[in-house]
Amino acid sequence: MLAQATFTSPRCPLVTPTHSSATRRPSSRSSQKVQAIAAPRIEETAAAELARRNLSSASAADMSVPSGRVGRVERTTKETSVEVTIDLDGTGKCTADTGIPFLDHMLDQISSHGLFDLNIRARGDTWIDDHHTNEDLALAMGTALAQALGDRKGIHRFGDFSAPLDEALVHVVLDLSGRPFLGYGLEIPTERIGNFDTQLVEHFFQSLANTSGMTLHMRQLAGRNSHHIVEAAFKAFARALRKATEIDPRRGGQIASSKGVLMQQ
Ligand SMILES: [Mn+2]
Repeated sequence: MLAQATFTSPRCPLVTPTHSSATRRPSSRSSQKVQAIAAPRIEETAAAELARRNLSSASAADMSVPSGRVGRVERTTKETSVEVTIDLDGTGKCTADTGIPFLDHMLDQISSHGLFDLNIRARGDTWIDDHHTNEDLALAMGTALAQALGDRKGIHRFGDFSAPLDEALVHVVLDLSGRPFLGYGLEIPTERIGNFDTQLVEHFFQSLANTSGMTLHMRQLAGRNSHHIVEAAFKAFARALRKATEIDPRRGGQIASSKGVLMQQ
């Protein structure tokens, strides 16, 4: 019997996949069901926003009734089946089960350092390789992020962060502009981290940028160890995204654009 690769952390436990679900090939045609849970509370005053956050932290254990800035996407093709829920105003709770342990570890970084609550399950044709699962998960995450942001009123819009991890240092700058772009400047020295193909890092962020409507620049300022470089990149991305998505109380619910619109058109 094959030993199953597992990854666990206290914050982000891996649910052991069953073989039946892991090898399931959905028979339906490609479809993407996007469910907006609720529009962002854009007219809220800063005080009301604070009160709401305190309320949601108090009831963080009960996620059965989503509210606030939450996006949920179910995406099914002949290659993958993905479910993503993201709460922008979470506490860093993560349940990620993608069938790709290293990716689960990186999703935990996004959740933990961005203080987003993530609930992710993906099953794909990993008997070929991890490409489709990684890509389709990122596409769904981007769509869920866009849903949670709604019309993007009141947010900071821009975010940047430089994260070190030992010898590695990665700088991320992003703009929730509605315009997808990735400027990718990581130079990962090995083809693989464990079983994970390091080419998938760029493809993850490109796919996420495409569906979320994000301008994203990533620059590696230092680093020799592949795991350190990639983990620093995800941490910097998480922190930058946290800043960009947070409500700017001085903005008064307005859109942070002289054009008045931050949407993909
Ligand atoms: Mn692809």
